[in-house]
Amino acid sequence: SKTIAGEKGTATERSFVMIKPDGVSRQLVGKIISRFEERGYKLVAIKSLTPSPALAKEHYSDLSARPFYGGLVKYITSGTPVVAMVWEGKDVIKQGRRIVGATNPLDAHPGSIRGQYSVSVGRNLIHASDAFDSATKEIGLWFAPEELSEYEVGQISKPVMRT
Ligand code: IDP
Ligand code: MG
Repeated sequence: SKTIAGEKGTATERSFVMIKPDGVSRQLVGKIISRFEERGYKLVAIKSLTPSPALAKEHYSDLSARPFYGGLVKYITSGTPVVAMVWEGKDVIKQGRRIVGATNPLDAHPGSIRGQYSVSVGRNLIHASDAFDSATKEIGLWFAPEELSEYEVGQISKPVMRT
């Protein structure tokens, strides 16, 4: 049934994608968004913000026992904003992970975002949900339901001619 993350494996599936502070700082926002747009995915929510420590900690709560957790939270909350987004479309969770590339840029395919633009695991530019359950959790954590838009792409396709 349809949840906040859509229906798994269908055209309404949704993923939470976040350009991290290094992506914003390096002015790669447009290029990163283009990867998802040009692939055919639909942008259903977007905002720029500096997350609170509580939000960052909850987002990465699965990693709380890892040695890099504190540094990761500090970096995400540094004050340089992140760009939080929800993208929608068929298999967007799995395809989004492929577009983003492996966690360590050394292992990331050169055609992926991390493989093209990053060299360091601690500054790998972008986050994307890794499964349906994490997409559900993350979309709900970062966005209120009314911040998600429902619309059809390509519906306002012709320019309006004046005079
Ligand atoms: P993911 O972002 O590819 O899903 P996760 O394992 O969920 O990777 O880790 C979340 C983030 O934590 C990574 O994107 C990376 O920025 C950071 N991270 C992961 N492993 C390390 C590490 O070994 N050292 C430093 N940072 C790490
Ligand atoms: Mg992850």
